[in-house]
Amino acid sequence: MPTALEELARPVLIGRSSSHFTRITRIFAAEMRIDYSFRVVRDLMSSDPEDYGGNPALRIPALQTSRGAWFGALNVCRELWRRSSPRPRVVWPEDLDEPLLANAQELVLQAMATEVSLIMAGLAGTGDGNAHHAKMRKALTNMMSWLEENARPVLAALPPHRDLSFLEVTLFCLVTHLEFRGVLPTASYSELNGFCQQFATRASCSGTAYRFDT
Ligand SMILES: N[C@@H](CCC(=O)N[C@@H](CS)C(=O)NCC(=O)O)C(=O)O
Repeated sequence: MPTALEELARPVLIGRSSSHFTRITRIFAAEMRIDYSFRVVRDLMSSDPEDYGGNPALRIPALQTSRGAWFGALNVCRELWRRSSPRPRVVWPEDLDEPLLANAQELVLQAMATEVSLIMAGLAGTGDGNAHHAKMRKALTNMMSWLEENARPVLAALPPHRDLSFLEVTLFCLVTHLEFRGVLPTASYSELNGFCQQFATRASCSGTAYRFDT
């Protein structure tokens, strides 16, 4: 049994094992060797912020720490990095200072957000058959085509002396999640699949495989 002090020192991650934004943070936690407890949000239709670690946006992930709660994947990853020792060399979104790399990060995060909207519309029963839904699907396939076409130069342009980049972690979580949730067939994205196969060899990826929490 952990003592009360250890409990405070050990952050609590609020999320779901089937969520791509949550997986980003779990991969970071593993790479940073940060121990944490995991609290599953059972009902994504809940409108109580307390169910989401206090996040008024009613979204996961959130990280509760002795310093306060951190909302959203990027904030959580940054806090996990600050807690790590030694601190790995991480390439963050603000380090991507040319259009190709910066746009790749934007499109990965937007594709993840669009996927969330499509899945949530499906859960709410307001899915197929309306113009906005069709536009979201078109935008998602456009973004994935752009990422497939540009994957090679994007990955080659990342700073070589890195242990990890937020871009690669998010790209991995996006592509593997599209497949896991059956949102879009991904077999034709050979560059992206090649990247995922290589990235998946990290222990942080094999230890955080998507699954539905029971
Ligand atoms: N900006 C947030 C987005 C998080 C997000 O959209 N999470 C999804 C799960 S992967 C969610 O909470 N969906 C619930 C909803 O859309 O109501 C982040 O970067 O973490």
